[in-house]
Amino acid sequence: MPATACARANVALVKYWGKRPGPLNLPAVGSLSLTLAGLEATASVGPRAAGAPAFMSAGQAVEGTAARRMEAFLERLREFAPGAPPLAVEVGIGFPVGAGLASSAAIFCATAAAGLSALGLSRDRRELSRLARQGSGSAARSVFGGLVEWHRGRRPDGEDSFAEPLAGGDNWPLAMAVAVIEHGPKAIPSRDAMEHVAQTSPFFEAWIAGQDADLAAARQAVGAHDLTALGTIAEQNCLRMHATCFAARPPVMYWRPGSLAVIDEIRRLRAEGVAAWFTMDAGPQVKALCLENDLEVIATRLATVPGVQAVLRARSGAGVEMIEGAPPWS
Ligand code: 2P0
Repeated sequence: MPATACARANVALVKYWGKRPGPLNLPAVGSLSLTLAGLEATASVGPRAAGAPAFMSAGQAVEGTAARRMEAFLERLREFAPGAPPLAVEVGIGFPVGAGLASSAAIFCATAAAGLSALGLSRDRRELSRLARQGSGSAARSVFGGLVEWHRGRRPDGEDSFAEPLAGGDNWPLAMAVAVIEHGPKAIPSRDAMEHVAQTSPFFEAWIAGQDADLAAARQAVGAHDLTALGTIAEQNCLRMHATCFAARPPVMYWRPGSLAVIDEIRRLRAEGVAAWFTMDAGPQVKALCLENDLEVIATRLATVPGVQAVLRARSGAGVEMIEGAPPWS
């Protein structure tokens, strides 16, 4: 029964920010991301021993909201296999958690795959993506490698809200330099921030209204392997998302002084002819989108910016993989 899967974090170039109502974790917008090698989580799922915690991370029992959320997700998985015993998951993560590096995407994606495998179930990757989405929205995208689009969908049952690899996304050696500004957990979890911003930001409707145009432009840029166009859209989309957050009452501000310093440095690099574009998520870290060949130059430069604690180098990575147990996908 025990099964182990490995999934990677992904970073959105066109962001998911906002949900439709209901329990299925349906997004208010479509989104587009790059899955990253190196930012990996493993999840081992097996039967839960009596009295044992349902969710362990790095050898410690996880408690509080994160544990309840994972328990609900494990129960959701178990609904597919009536009569199966309660499940437990042990997660290992090789990068900073809760700091805007999409750890929940990698964790829930790996848990979905390992869970289905442990239960002896078989589902295609599209179904796996729908399922991972219910654990954490961005996990829907980590099912696939490289450039991925998660469709918003229209249906209340979520059948049309899944991710898939983007046409033209293969054979494009993209990478990201991740400038880590703070290692600790973020001030406000993205799930709470999203809800708060949707309810209080006067810019939220405008954010939603602009998304389809950004997605269409990004798709076209990917199809043409036009990094300038993709990077430009990514920066604009990131700034629109954060502007929406700044305008919430009270404001949601993930930026730190070091974040702005890194953004300035990326713009300076670009003025010098180095192809790099910034994006930021629900945390102070800044990611520079670039080609693999430029990754080292960019990472070395960003490491010199005051306020930067570390720079992670991440190339485009693969989708979810099984380490132990049969793959649940056909
Ligand atoms: C994204 N983020 O597209 C956006 C941009 C953060 C900023 O997806 O509530 O952890 O679990 O569905 O996926 C973070 O939100 O939220 C996120 P839930 P999730 O990557």
